[in-house]
Amino acid sequence: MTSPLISRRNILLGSLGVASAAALSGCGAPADGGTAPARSFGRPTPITPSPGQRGVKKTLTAAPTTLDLAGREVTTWAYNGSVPGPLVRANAGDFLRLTLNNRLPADTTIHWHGLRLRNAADGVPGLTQDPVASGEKFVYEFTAPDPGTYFFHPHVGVQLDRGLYAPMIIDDPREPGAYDAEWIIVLDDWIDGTGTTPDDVLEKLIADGGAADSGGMGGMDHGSMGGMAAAGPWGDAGDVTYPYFLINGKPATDPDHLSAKPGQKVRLRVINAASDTIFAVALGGHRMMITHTDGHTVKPTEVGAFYIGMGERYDVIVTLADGVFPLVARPFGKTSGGQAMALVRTGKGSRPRADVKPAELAGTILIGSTLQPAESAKLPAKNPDTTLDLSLEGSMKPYRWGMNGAVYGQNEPLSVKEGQRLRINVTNATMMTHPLHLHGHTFALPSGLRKDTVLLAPMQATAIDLDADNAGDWMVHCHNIYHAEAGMMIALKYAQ
Ligand SMILES: [Cu+2]
Repeated sequence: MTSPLISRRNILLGSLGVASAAALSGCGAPADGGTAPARSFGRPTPITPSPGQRGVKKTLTAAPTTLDLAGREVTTWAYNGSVPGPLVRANAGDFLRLTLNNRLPADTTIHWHGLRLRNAADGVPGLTQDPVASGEKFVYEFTAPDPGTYFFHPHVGVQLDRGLYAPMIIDDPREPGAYDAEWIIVLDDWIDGTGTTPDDVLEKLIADGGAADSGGMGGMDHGSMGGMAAAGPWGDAGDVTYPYFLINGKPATDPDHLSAKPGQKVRLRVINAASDTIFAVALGGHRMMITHTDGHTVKPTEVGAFYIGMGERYDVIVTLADGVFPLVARPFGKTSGGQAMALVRTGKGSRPRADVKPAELAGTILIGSTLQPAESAKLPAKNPDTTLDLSLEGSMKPYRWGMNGAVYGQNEPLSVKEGQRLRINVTNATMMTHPLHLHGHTFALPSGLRKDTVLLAPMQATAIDLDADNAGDWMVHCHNIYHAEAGMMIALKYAQ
């Protein structure tokens, strides 16, 4: 396990090294003039909570561990020995002091996905901090300003596709919480420890250009499906063939059990922590009321099923019937590996099969970007002060993904001034779907819907508007972690 990992790391560090050298010599022509010296971040300046600010502390130890997949034990990396890792929960406005203890045989960081936090705590190596070396610790200190459903994961390589992810909930102390119970539902696609690792999968994608060769090594859908797009809105939506899909770390053949009483109202906080899989989610025999996406309130919308892209979150309220029901997350466009399922039990009933197909998934499946924002969640109307273009580009053969004409490190950072309303005209110029994610901010779609991650179908274009109110250097990237790692990222920098 060690040697391919190290060689993979060398490849990645090598290519990043080339990119920084290009920036140094001015070849990359970065917006900051290309004169900045190679950055070393050192230790972050400690910050302290304001008087009266409540503090939340936790240590997250990233280390190798094992995971039981319905009787099959696989080796992986995880936080505090569990998949998903431990919940981090706080109130909006709390001061968080979260210590990463790196016991992995590799560098790592933690990115707090979706949080509008201070730049120094964003967890992006080379942009906001140095990577945290094996055996080292790093303390993340920040205020969590906004309530919502979030998660956290490394921002190094394809480590997200191991077991390194965990939910993060920021509660609104003013919200009454008009429900009886709450379940956190974390979705994932799983390949680590099944004869391969995510590093091997990426290496193979790059080497083979997406050619077919599963052989137990994580083959590519494009080979087996001949590049055929699946029926539905997302066309060609994934690159990796996964043997398992999980809800809360468990496959459908050994499902997580969620218990409540009939008639109770439950809030489900659904998080897609997968690396390469869009899911369609439904609770058999139930309608769901969507109340939030990516932490922002929407006009409550009743659906039978909804899509969720990598990095997206949806909160729904369900009034439970009496019996045993499958909560299913069906991977979009994947022909093997089955589906993810958990069991909701409120009474007597037989256990649904692992391959149960809830009728709700045969009906209309909501596309999240069609939701309407709640009035309170709208970005105030304002003409943009500056407009930028962002083009998502790439191909399977060769396996190369980029933004604005080049891979990350060679593309020119987007630039904004503090206080500006920025409009980014985003175009997906590829035949795949990409979940576009922005760090440290949320953006508004033309409808006003606030998001930090949005699915862009093949050739789809949209404007996103945001207020540049959080100075620093931020990432904009595809949340397909294989695309991101192959270059589909760009920096958004505040000009001095
Ligand atoms: Cu992508």
